[in-house]
Amino acid sequence: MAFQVGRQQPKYDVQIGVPLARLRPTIMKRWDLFCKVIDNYGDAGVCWRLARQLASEHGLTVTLWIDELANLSRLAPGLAIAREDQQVAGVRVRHLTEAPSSFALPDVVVEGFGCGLPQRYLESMAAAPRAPIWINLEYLSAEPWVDSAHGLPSPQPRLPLTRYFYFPGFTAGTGGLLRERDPLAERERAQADGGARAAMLRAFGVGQTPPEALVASLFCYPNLALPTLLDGWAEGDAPVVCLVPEGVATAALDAWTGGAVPHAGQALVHGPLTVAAIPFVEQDAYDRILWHCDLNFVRGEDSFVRAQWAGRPFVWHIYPQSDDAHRAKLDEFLERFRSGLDSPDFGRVEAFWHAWNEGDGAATAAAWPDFRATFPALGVHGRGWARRLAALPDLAGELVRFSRDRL
Ligand code: TRH
Repeated sequence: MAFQVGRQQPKYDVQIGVPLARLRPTIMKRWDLFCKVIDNYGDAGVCWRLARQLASEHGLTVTLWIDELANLSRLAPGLAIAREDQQVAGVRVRHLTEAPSSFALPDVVVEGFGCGLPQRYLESMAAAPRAPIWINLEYLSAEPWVDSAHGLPSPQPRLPLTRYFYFPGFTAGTGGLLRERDPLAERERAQADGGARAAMLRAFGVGQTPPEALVASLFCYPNLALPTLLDGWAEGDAPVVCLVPEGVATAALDAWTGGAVPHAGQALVHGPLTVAAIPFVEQDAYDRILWHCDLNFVRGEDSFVRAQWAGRPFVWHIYPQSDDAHRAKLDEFLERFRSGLDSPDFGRVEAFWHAWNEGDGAATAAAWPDFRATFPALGVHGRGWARRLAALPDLAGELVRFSRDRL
């Protein structure tokens, strides 16, 4: 329905004579998601995963407006970065500019991370006989205040519109976590397939790997602790295979390899350590890498959540904030994650995470052996943690319910 000024909305569906109010839940089908890429891949990653799930699992007609198509194309193969308007994986992807050409107002607008909506779009929402439900998807946080802020309305000062704050989170009082239908079953099946990991390593050009080797995936921000950790692994006695997506930790690898940073498909061997550069793969393929590794270094938001669904030991490199607010956020998560883990083991996990997030090479290398020793317990804990989170409502499902309750 293209947007027109002053058209009266019928109170009854003339065909079947049922009050429209009763019909509305079924017509909340058209959703627009807005995403502006700050940096890295998380903004696009979260919005792309949500858009696909709303379309595939909830049968909604979803348009993702995004300003950086090139960024999204790394996560969504098949996306043509030169095309302004296209359909990919069941989602309509439109290039977001400040003056979008023609558009039809949807039933629900999801603004990713307070990215802001084009002025003309906002004005048409305000002028619409029935304004779309407007939801601001916030960044994920484990901080306790999130529960009380989740769902709060924010009436707009200059427009007759209300925007709702929607906070993802780790409790029933928040908006939940992005989780597709039954991810744990699919993961269990994949992890039970003895040959899957060897096939993955072969595909990445990693030669024969001893069965006891520790296979780690490394998705981190620039981190001064990395060269020291790699040294520790190279001088150790246990075989380690470190998979590094292309473009990640390049400066540290450059320093460590003396300028011979491996390209995708190439592996460098230093004693018991193999550093293998792997391609940046599409989102679902990245999930499978996490499933088949013994340890996952992750960062930001989306990979952080995916590592928890993978149920394997992981290390979170939180997005550093200038005011160091990230430290408290990291500790708030650790405080939740620790439940069920015995204190000595938790202490070892916390020490390694803190050292890694401080970029403190010596502390990271020193904390590694103790951290490594927790993996049997941490593996069991991780799977229990994933089951506990999976018992909570998922973000996409909650978002649909949330929007319906605000009709
Ligand atoms: O890329 P990130 O560091 O993004 C961050 C976070 O969003 C953070 O909240 C935000 O403040 C900051 O950007 C600006 O990390 P994140 O959130 O894990 O997003 C990475 C995405 O990339 C995720 O969707 C997984 C995806 N990915 C792939 O699809 N293929 C890959 O090969 C890899 C390594 C990642």
